[in-house]
Amino acid sequence: MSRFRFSVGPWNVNEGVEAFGPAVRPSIPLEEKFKKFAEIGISGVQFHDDDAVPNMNDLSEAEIIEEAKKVKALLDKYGLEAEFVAPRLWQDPHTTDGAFTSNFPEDREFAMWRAYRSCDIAKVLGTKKIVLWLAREGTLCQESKSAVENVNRLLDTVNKLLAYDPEIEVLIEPKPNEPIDRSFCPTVGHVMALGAKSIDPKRVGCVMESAHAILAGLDPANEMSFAIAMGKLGSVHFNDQNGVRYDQDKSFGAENLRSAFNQVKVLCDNNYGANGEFVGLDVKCMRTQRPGDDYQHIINSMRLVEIMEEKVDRFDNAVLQQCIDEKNYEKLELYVLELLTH
Ligand code: XUL
Ligand code: MN
Repeated sequence: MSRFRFSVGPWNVNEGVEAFGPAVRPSIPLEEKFKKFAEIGISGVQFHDDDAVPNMNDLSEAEIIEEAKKVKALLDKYGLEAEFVAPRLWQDPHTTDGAFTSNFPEDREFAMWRAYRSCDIAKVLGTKKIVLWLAREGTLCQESKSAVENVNRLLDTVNKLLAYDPEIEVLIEPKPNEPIDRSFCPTVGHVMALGAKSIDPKRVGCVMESAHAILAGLDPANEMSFAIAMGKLGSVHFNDQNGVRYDQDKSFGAENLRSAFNQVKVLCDNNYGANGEFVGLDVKCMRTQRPGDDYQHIINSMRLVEIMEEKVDRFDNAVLQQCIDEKNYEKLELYVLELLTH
């Protein structure tokens, strides 16, 4: 039994579409996903704005709220909690050049409209957390935008959201690249700096995703540690990644068990979850998986967190202290490797 509460998004159970091939599994209705999430031990659901309210561009602001109420009723039916709402700002034709940092004012206006609607939807779903995954906030052609001007636009966006709803918390999920070539806000450290300059720093934090940290050449446990030291780890997206390549969103621990151990250790050591934070699993199902068996990657990830919690509980601080006293980190290395392999 894990000490953590787990969350996933509806997109984590998908049809198997990727850049080189179409859907291979039928889509599953939202209610069916909720039912299955509850059955396998998930307690939180993460939403993109249009996961909760499909076709929202065609709806009035009042209609969006009415649609969100139906989703809230479904969450309640299965005893689930909404963790956050994130505007999906990478699929619409308005966002080809970025959203908040597009060179085109009408696109930036569209992005703000969606971000404000995310706040409205979040209120109905009963969460204060707005996540900004800054998917296209960067460049494909570096000279096409001023990075200085656009970092300021990101700051302006955060400030507008903080002012729009005095209750919400803005959590930025950094990623160094993909779909853009270069991001204006690639790492946890960049998010911390933006938050510190905002009009209400205590309401700005981050979501650390394991794969995104690895893509930036950084260590996920240390990225989380930095955010924790600043009091700003609002959520995590646990998954795994085989080195610096396309964003794989593999099951947690599937590539690097020691990294998985250290990520769980940081959370345990720092009492993560005490303020209601979830362990989010942003994991993608392999395309080979048959319809009906497409929750296995989520089950695997939860199991890996649990296994690593057991290892953390067995980690002997007396051995650690002894190794420090002897200044013998080679001995500590073996202790950790034996702990992970027994
Ligand atoms: C993309 C990614 C997103 C965000 C939510 O790499 O991680 O799924 O987590 O928009
Ligand atoms: Mn993510």
